[in-house]
Amino acid sequence: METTDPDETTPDAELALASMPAVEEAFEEIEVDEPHVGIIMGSKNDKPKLQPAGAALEQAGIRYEVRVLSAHRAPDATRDYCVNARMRGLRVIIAGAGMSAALPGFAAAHTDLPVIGVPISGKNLGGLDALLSAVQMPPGVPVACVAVDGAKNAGLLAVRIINA
Ligand code: RP5
Repeated sequence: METTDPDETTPDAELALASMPAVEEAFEEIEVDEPHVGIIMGSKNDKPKLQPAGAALEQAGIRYEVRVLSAHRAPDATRDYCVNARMRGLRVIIAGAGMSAALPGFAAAHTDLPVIGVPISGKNLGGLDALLSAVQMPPGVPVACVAVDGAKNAGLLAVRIINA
């Protein structure tokens, strides 16, 4: 059986190899620009309140992604996101939610990455509801909780964690 030395590829062969769909697909799967921080929030309506976290990360040159995920409304998808976060290259999760803000604690229960909780103020109770929900975690499931609507500090804390 005729064999070829793999090191002896002609320029034509190299070109053919480089344009093979399978090779292209393999390269597409390598995420060179993978985000290091995931900003998740319970509702699309929380986006304006979480925006300062993204701004702080952007200023520090840290890549991030934004997802609307809810511990109450989409528990399965939220669980999957948190369970796979480390494998996907994330290093910190910032979780913002209002009202009965289970999201930060729910995230911390499903990943060993640092989770920063951002309680979001709503129409009632001025965010005290979300603050208590995010901050009153049972021992063993840590959440670093910033102030109500404190997304800027959440972003800055994520920068410090990544640069520590
Ligand atoms: C929470 O409930 C969300 O984080 C949001 O702050 C609050 C209200 O959600 P929407 O009714 O505005 O979608 O889960």
